[in-house]
Amino acid sequence: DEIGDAAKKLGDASYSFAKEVDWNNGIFLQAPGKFQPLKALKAIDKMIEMGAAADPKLLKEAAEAHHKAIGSISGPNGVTSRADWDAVNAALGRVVASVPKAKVMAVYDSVKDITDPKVPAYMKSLVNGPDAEKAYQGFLEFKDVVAKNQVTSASAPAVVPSGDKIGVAAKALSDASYPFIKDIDWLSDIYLKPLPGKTAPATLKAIDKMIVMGAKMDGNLLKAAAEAHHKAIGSIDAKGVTSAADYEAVNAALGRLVASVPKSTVMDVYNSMAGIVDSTVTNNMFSKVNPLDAMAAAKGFYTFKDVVGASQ
Ligand code: DGD
Ligand code: CLA
Ligand code: CLA
Ligand code: PID
Ligand code: PID
Ligand code: PID
Ligand code: PID
Ligand code: PID
Repeated sequence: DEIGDAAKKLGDASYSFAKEVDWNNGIFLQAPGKFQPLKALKAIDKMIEMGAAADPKLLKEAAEAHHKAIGSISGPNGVTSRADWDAVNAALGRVVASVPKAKVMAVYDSVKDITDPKVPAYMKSLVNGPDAEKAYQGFLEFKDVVAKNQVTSASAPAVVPSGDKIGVAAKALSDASYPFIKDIDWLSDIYLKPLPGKTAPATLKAIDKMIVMGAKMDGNLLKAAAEAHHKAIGSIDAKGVTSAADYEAVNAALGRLVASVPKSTVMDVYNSMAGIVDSTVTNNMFSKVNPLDAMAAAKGFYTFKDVVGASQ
């Protein structure tokens, strides 16, 4: 397709730049400017809306392209192969073309809003400047091809199941865990801190398992889960906590999503994450909430998971 061909040209223009970026740099975990959690949540909400509007099949293919690209990483900077670089760009270009332009620009504008204007120039200072300019020129030509192939209206909203066992179980889970949810400091910057002692390549391996799980999920249920999050963001209070009803809808949507993939795929995520998150992290989280609330939530979760497991 046209976007695939354009991605090869983009690769010619941008792969030198890609090789110069130190993808293992911990700086990419930091907020791109002043830490402003509520504004950042707004930007993430725009991404969720864009994801929910995208063609689920193209999203799946983009996740698969990333998984493949992780497999061809080489060298100290963590760069993927030229072929996989092109394939990721093509896949993302197709995702962008599957949503209306305004949804894409809403992401750009909201991310711009939380990005210090000095950030792009600093990024450029870490690589060979002319290669960055060449890459950006390539991006400008690529985006015209994407725009030419872009839809003008969003895909249909998800079909949301109702009256299922997971929905019923989600009510019990949410009743049991909402007090715990209210104890959590959702606006803390602690969630942007590096995991103690873990390198980027080790963390990326665990993230790869989530990408694999995402690629296997039912596309309609993924879209429904994204829509539920978007709605939940709309009902947060000043501390970032969503309403009880929206929290329940998120749990139901995520339970159904988990049930749409094999158990071993879920356990691969759990085991890989357990391998990089040590007990100092979980103990620290536990120390910040009411222990009884956390225990009640955990009990609710372990009951819920049996219902999910039974429909898996
Ligand atoms: C950049 C953008 C990259 C900066 C990276 C910051 C993004 C951080 C994302 C953090 C998200 C947090 C949530 C993540 C989740 C965490 C959960 C815990 O360098 C601009 C200005 C605005 C920059 C900020 C906006 C970036 C938006 C990027 C899209 C968002 C993607 C979402 C990412 C999130 C994660 C994804 C999963 O646009 O951008 C560089 C540009 O900066 C440079 O400015 C441009 C002008 O816009 C353009 O008009 C033009 O002037 C151009 O062109 C210069 O500069 C000139 C000529 O006109 C061209 O013809 C050509 O010759 C060129 O020069 C060659 O040099
Ligand atoms: Mg990403 C984008 C890393 C998995 C879907 N992703 C980005 C970039 C960053 C990144 C490079 C955001 C920061 C930025 O804009 O820098 N993703 C990244 C990693 C992983 C990952 C490390 C780990 C596996 N992504 C992943 C998965 C999905 C996505 C699984 C779902 C399928 N990702 C996704 C989307 C988008 C990203 C939809 C974006 O739109 C965003 C992005 O790239 O926006 C431009 C700048 C970007 C780069 C350095 C990448 C190359 C960009 C072009 C081709 C050349 C460079 C031009 C110029 C020098 C700088 C860009 C200017 C900008 C205004 C266009
Ligand atoms: Mg999430 C999970 C935040 C958008 C899909 N997501 C998580 C949690 C974290 C979170 C609370 C990961 C950390 C963790 O496990 O803590 N998501 C979060 C935010 C946003 C967002 C802030 C922003 C809008 N997500 C989002 C979107 C999607 C997803 C758009 C795609 C539709 N998210 C998604 C999935 C999963 C998450 C599929 C998970 O599996 C993971 C998770 O919750 O795993 C348990 C612990 C979790 C909580 C504090 C909240 C849940 C409470 C449960 C139900 C009861 C508590 C049990 C116990 C006390 C603690 C957990 C023990 C553990 C062993 C299970
Ligand atoms: C400017 C000035 C003009 C010239 C110009 C110009 C530049 C405009 C630009 C630009 C626009 C632009 C847009 C970009 C948009 C990037 C969007 C990224 C979206 C990320 C998402 C993340 C996610 C997911 C995902 C799916 C999940 C939801 C999420 C489901 C169902 C200024 C050059 C024209 C770069 C969507 C993918 C996993 C949230 O106009 O003179 O330069 O860049 O998890 O969905 O689960
Ligand atoms: C524009 C203007 C509107 C019209 C429009 C428009 C277009 C927007 C577009 C577009 C946005 C867009 C985004 C794209 C982003 C591509 C990002 C590619 C990232 C590739 C990576 C590869 C890799 C790896 C990997 C992880 C490793 C690092 C690497 C570590 C730690 C402008 C059409 C709406 C194409 C990250 C995955 C293995 C490098 O808005 O008017 O057209 O395209 O090895 O991580 O090692
Ligand atoms: C300038 C002027 C214009 C011309 C121009 C220009 C240059 C702009 C530039 C540039 C922008 C730019 C951006 C770059 C962005 C790279 C983003 C990389 C993201 C990598 C990640 C990696 C990671 C991980 C991971 C998980 C870990 C955390 C991490 C935990 C818990 C100035 C040329 C346009 C290079 C996210 C995945 C392992 C961080 O605009 O006239 O030149 O470059 O380790 O999670 O640890
Ligand atoms: C233990 C001991 C036994 C008792 C037991 C026990 C506990 C097991 C447990 C547990 C397992 C478990 C699993 C959990 C899994 C969470 C998985 C989360 C996945 C997140 C994803 C994120 C993403 C996306 C997304 C889609 C994108 C890709 C991504 C596309 C196409 C130990 C109790 C049985 C909690 C997939 C969603 C946006 C990456 O066994 O005696 O306690 O918890 O962006 O994909 O866009
Ligand atoms: C298990 C054992 C196997 C069988 C199995 C199994 C089950 C795994 C499961 C499962 C995993 C799972 C995960 C669930 C996670 C739910 C997470 C809910 C999160 C809700 C949030 C709500 C909110 C917001 C929001 C953003 C705000 C904060 C809030 C800010 C900054 C165990 C079946 C495979 C259900 C985050 C979105 C508005 C709070 O593996 O043998 O069954 O379920 O307001 O952010 O303000």
